[in-house]
Amino acid sequence: MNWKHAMATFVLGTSLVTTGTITHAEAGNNGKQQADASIFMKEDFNGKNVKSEKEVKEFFEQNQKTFQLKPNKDLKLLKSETDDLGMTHYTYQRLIGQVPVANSKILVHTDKDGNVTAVNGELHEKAPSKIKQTKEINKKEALDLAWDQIDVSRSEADHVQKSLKGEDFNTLTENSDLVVHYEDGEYTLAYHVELQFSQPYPANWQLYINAENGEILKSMNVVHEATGTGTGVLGDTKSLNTYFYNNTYYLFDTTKPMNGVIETFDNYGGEYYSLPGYYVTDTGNTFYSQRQKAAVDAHYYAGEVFDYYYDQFGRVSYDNQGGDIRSTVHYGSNYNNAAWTGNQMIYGDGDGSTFTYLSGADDIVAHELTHAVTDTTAELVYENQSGALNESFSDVFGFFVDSEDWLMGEDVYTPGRSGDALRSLSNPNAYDQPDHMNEYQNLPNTEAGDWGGVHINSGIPNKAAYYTINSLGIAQSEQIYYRALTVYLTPNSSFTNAREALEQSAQDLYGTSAANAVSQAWDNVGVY
Ligand code: L5W
Ligand code: ZN
Ligand code: CA
Repeated sequence: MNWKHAMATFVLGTSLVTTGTITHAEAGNNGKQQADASIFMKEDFNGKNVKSEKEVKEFFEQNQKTFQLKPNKDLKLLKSETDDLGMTHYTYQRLIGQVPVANSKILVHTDKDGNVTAVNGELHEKAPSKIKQTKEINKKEALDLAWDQIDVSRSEADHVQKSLKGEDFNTLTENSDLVVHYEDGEYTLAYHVELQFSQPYPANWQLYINAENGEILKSMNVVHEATGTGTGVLGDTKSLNTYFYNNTYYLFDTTKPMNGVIETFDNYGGEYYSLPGYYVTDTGNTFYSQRQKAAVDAHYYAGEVFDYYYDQFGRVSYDNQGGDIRSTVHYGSNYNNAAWTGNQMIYGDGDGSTFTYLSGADDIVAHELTHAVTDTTAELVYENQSGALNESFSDVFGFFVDSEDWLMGEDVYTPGRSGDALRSLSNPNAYDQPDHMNEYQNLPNTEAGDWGGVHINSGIPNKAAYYTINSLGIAQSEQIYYRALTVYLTPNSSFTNAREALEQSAQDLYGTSAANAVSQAWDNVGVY
């Protein structure tokens, strides 16, 4: 027989074709020859017409010298299909001692008259006729060994999720099958174990475990990190960190230096009880549809805000513990709002006139994630002055992330009108907010009173931030604000306490002149 060795076929995804010989492909193993890889054979085969499975077997017997197969023992028919051209394709599983050889199929193709036109697949013509090892462990033990091998417990992965049709389904799949594992010329009796789940991360673990001694022969998660692209709310194209799992891409970012992930969901207009909704996916890794725009920006800007906190302050996610950053878009109906719920972000679509999709503005995303930072640091109580500080710190870090302007939410506010915004650090008065203590509004501590005017009186600390940043610049101001929030402020801090916390932070980091600049900024707004 005339053996030819050539480029890796399964790496390149193409098959080699020869006439009259069997051509062996070389596996992608750095040029090392693999004796029993994939073949593709085309020739005028000896033998009679092949019109049934029985006749395929006879064909193999007649061509015993070429294929070195005993069809009754070495092959099991998986399927036979006739296509639109009238060609029939017989698919066989290669067996050794009645056990399937993993990833090894043999295909026989005939034309409409039953002439064999090609034979391809994994022949394993040099394989032993049976495997000498004995099976010492059972399926269940193999599964247990597999769970031990990966860094997830079975109970963590055993997760029920709702399907798009609203049915509950468990995302965990476990399989354990006895196979012959082939690698580097060695045939080993093994279990092929598959562990597939979507929580705590998308995984499709493929393991081969020696059935005699439990040795892990191979273990790999074949789900992949990927880089996709998407269109944002404003029609811009951006690169996205995604994950490939089960033939589709997820807005699921595992690339950040954190334990957790950044993941983005669509709630299909649902409310709190249906959070987080469904993972946003795309089979082509191109998130270009109208429905995907809000998710593209929520995902992208969550990554940008993560990077901001990490790069500027070494903070690892909102909790500094690498916690998952989860966002849900298309929340509610015409919802003109966004929020940190206490464990994730939600974004409304807006009603189309006051707001368009709220995740389309990076200052809003930074505002919401900063609420999460505040909740895990100063824990400023969301009412009266501490609540207005909570709002103000969210607006101020919204500015640090999007420092091109002093405006808040301008990218998605009143989509039909340009130049306006929800609030402004430089000019709170233009947005019905006080910018001095002599305009402080004593409002009721009720929802209707905006919990003592947390979104109104925030104009006063916002204006103080504006004066501070103008005087000290962004680089120093952001360090001062971060230090005040994470080191000095407490749940019931007042405006005066914020002034003191910021003065102290400025003193710690940059000395007296910086502290004086902070004092001046708060003098300007009447907070002493
Ligand atoms: C933008 C609209 C209102 C900012 N939250 C806010 O406290 C807003 C959420 C999203 O001020
Ligand atoms: Zn807020
Ligand atoms: Ca802005």
